[in-house]
Amino acid sequence: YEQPNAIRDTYRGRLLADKGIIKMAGVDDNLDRIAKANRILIVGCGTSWHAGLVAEYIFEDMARIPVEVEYASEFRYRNPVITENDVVIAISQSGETADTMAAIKLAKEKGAFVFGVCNVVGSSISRETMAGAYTHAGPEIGVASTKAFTTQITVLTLMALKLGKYKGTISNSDFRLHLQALEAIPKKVAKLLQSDKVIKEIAATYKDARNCIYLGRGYNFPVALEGALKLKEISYIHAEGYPAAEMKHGPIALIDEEMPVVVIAVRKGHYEKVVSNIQEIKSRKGKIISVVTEGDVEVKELADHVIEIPETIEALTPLLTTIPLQLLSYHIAVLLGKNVDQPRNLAKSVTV
Ligand code: F1P
Repeated sequence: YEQPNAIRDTYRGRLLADKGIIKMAGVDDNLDRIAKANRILIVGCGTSWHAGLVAEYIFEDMARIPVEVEYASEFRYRNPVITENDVVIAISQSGETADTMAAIKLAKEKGAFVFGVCNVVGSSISRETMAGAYTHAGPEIGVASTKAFTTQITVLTLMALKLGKYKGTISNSDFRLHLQALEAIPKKVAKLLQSDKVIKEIAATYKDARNCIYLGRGYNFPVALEGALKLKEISYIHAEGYPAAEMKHGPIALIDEEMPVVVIAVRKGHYEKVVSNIQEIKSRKGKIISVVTEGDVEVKELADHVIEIPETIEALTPLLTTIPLQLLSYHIAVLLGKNVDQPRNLAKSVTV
């Protein structure tokens, strides 16, 4: 529920949409180095890794810099090829995650320029990185990341737009369009939070599910992963996220009348393909919960339940589609009597 303000606070002061300007000291001071990077390597864990995956789409779309995203928890244990022409972006809510710290150390040893995206001012990761940008979300109250995810995406979007403008890989009109669309997001998130009642009803229907599949395409593939992680973390229901098109390469075998499938099917990029994925699920009697764009007709006819999100440009849809998935996990967890703020076995910052 804090997300409209958290997102607004994160861009306020940095985004002068009426003037077509983005001010980010950490990026401004190193603009040429970041813009000329051979590649950007993003590292993080859990939800922060998912924010990195969204950023991969944004950076490649807007700034045309090749991006790789890796779990910090794996990256730290291998011998990656990194040079001084690489930029490594480390993302962390707490700023204390040991795996991410170790990845930063390794990247610095190899000579890369290491940039941090953190929530917590003065945290270990913000000190260890060479430059950075804070989200203005403040620390998460609970263990599971929620507002951290949307504000990390906000920061990374601003960064990609800035780099795109500097490199000339995004047109001035597209740049302005994105800034204006970003400025409209907090109100849309606030509106979306009003679908809480519908989501609570869906939660009541599926609270006893043993498994759940999440599907998304393009910018919303990482959101599918994040939706599944939220359900696992706070409800202890087994859930997996996949790119929608990957379903036919294996997970489809799991679909029967017992299986809820959450499909993000916003009316953007390859929507028709997602509609045909939904038809495949329906013909196997899976239960379909779909996140759609307001006014959608096609998916509504097929799905068992729909949650509508307001219209926005494609690159910003994750900021909206994430919200109902967080609420769904929250309501299921509450209905099951779980402690949503302190899930079992999870620590706020994983420092070992
Ligand atoms: C990473 C993370 C969180 C998750 C849980 C455990 O933390 O995996 O995404 O919700 O709290 O840690 P961070 O590096 O983003 O603080």
